[in-house]
Amino acid sequence: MKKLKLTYFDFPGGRAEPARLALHIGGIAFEDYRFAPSDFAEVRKTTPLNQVPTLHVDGLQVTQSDAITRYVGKLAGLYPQDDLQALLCDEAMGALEDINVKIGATFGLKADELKNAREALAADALPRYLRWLQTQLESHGGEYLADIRLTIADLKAFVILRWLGSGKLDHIPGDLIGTVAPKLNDYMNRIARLPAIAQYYANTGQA
Ligand SMILES: N[C@@H](CCC(=O)N[C@@H](CS)C(=O)NCC(=O)O)C(=O)O
Repeated sequence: MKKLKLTYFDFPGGRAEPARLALHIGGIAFEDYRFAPSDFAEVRKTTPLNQVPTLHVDGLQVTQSDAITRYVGKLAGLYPQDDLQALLCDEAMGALEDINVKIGATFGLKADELKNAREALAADALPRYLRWLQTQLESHGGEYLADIRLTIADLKAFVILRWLGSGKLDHIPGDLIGTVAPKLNDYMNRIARLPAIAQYYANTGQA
């Protein structure tokens, strides 16, 4: 068994959270190296692209969250073996990452610039992506995004939908999902209730 160390911020979300969940669900031992946001300036000096997350696999330090999640998803049995289902899983992961990138681009904006950028997202791109995700869910069996079972795409969707619905993103209405794609709320709540996920958040004391 390879030695794994996942490096990311100490909060229950973001780009490493789907990999943390997959490793937990798969019962795979790893070092969950979490650091405070105030330590990011130091930690980033130790990463190849000055970004996190990274995954050390034995001595090798790897970047790119979706590649990391896919790798640990395979180890955990949470990635489709069928090529078409893998394509659908990857498609959802890519669309979800688009949401991360679009919201990420607004971090650092201030006052009216932030308000205008976030309101534009809430009016156009986010509803488009949320409706698309709901359609994908419905057309792939209604319960999961691909493979008619839990995959890493669901873990990533869960993390991002929970973030979008948290009300913690200024100028993104906390009820946006309920307004534009309400079935995603039922989906997110169902994923949250899966025993391995509920137990994970109970154990970490974070939610
Ligand atoms: N494509 C990369 C993006 C990683 C990324 O942007 N990470 C953020 C934190 S969630 C970061 O380190 N930002 C600092 C920067 O890009 O300078 C991935 O998916 O891992």
